[in-house]
Amino acid sequence: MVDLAGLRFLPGHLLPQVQQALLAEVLTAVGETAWFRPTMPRSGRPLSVRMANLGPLGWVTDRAGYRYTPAHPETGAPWPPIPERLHALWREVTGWPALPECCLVNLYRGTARMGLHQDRDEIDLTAPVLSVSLGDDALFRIGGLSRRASTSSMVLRSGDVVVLGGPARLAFHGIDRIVPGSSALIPGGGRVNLTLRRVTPS
Ligand code: MD3
Ligand code: FE
Repeated sequence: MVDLAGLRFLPGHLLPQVQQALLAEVLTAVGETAWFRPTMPRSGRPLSVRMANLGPLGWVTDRAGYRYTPAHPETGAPWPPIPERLHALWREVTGWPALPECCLVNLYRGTARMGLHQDRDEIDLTAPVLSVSLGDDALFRIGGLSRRASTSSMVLRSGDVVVLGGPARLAFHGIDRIVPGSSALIPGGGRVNLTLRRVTPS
């Protein structure tokens, strides 16, 4: 059985008007320069998801491996700041005493997906992770603490917020696929997921 203790699912937490404003702020902050092309450690095989980061630390992956860096791996520029609206959302829904250090922006278009994985590159694994879905619906899969544990699926829709704390923080999870055309929010279509994380001890 999937132990979902520590998973808080807040469907439709963000009103359409707020989703619109948040997306505009995030895309403006990311601009043309904060995007990077993630690739698998060692093989260098590209992931199907496009990524950018906001905040003092950004999560990156390339041939050298997974890591947090204060600067863009190709340009060396610092990541743009996390919009205040996201800090407010973090305070509101997590109640955590320190602000997030990383907002990973994942862009899914067409057949982009994310394989089953754990989020465990952070030094502080006690802080919760907050996820915001914008745009097209996504088929989200979550399992247990072992890759072999059984999984369950749920649909993440635009405006849904998920807080992963407690045991769920280390659960295997992934995105099987998006449903292209299910939302008109993202210019050019697709899905944007924002993942807010604390990286260093609070
Ligand atoms: C469950 N992103 O960036 S968000 C990731 O929709 C990531 O882009 C997915 O997994 C996405 O690492 C899923 C929901 C989510 C985020 C973090 C989690 C679920 C989680 C951490 C632990 C368990
Ligand atoms: Fe993840």
